[in-house]
Amino acid sequence: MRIRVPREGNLASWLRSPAVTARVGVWLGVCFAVAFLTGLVSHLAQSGPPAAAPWLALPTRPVRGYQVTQWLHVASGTAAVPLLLVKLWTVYPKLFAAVPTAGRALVAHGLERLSILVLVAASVFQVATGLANTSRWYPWDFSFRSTHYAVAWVAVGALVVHVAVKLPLIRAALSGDLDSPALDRPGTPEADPSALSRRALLRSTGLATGAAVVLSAASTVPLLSRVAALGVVSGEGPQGIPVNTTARKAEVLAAATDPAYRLVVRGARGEVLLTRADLLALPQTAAVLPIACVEGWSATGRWSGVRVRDLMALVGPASGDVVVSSLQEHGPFTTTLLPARFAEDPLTLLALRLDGEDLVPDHGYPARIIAPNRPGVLQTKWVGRLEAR
Ligand SMILES: Nc1nc2c(c(=O)[nH]1)N[C@H]1C(S)=C(S)[C@@H](COP(=O)(O)O)O[C@H]1N2
Ligand SMILES: [Mo]
Repeated sequence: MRIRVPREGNLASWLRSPAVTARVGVWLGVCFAVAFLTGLVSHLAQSGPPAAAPWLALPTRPVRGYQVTQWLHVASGTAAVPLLLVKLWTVYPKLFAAVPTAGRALVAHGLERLSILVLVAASVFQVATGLANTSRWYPWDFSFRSTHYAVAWVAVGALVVHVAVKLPLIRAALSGDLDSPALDRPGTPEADPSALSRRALLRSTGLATGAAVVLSAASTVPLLSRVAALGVVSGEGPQGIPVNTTARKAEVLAAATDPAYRLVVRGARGEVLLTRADLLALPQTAAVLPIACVEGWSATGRWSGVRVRDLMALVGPASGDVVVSSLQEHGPFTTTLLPARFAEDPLTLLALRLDGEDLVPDHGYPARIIAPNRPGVLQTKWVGRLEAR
């Protein structure tokens, strides 16, 4: 059997024009920029600022800031799927383009192909791992977060090179008419009035992009959550908030419901042990705050409990970083650092109740952290210990 390799010219189509590619490319570029910047915000929120740039520490306001940037991150990443598919469809015949036989032309061609390969591979990787993450599906062994973060820099670097190389073509394509054949590749047939027009292709791409966003990222927007067909986590869960890890799965149910539970609070002046009844007897504060999960969902509750700064004041100065430890013994989220500005914030609570009821074990009973403008993974459940650092 002979395998016939297609030739670039044989795949030419009226729709595969730089006039189309550049326009889809602009939308895709916007999505990538939004995803990159909001991804940086998420990275900073989770890792803290680099030592050389402490001014990059994220503030505690607006309280819904992280919720919004996380929503934008998932929305722009999801929107990139149809855009990326259409854009690749308009250019894939170039895979079969004739290769220069020798000399400088061959080197230039090779380098250009290589940069495109890196860009496409990194983009597909980012979109695929991001989508899998929002589906809570981790079919790999590497750390999602550090890999997704590292490859983002590769993708953005390759994108900058790509745009720089193509800038003259992009400019010409965007300033020209969509239906102009001026920039089309050799062999492109004329427009067929009975077939899909370029305008219609762009319009359907736009619709598909909008639909992808509404059907997935909408799970985060209260009124839209009913149509969030692609969103994996529904708005449902005990007390109206989805559960990320149940108490049973975290192997913490027995410890969390043990009547011998005592919260340990430790500071410069020593240590106090508090039962849940002791905690409920301290001044209570209420705060309406969202849980905004890095996996792309969020839900708001009315939490009430004791301010972390009031607890720290029992054992020393109410200022400074606080290390929060969970009763949970194994897993990646068992301890977190509350940087001073969060620990001191009047809205940062050791929450005991949610929407007027005691927390259920799956939401962190007997007590959990809830703080403004923070990723869900840092809102530690089943808190056993607060320690000034
Ligand atoms: N101890 C502990 N705290 C935790 C987690 C966990 O697995 N263990 N998951 C975190 C994540 S990823 C999120 S999004 C929120 C979810 O809180 P919820 O299950 O009450 O909605 O809790 C956070 N706190
Ligand atoms: Mo999460």
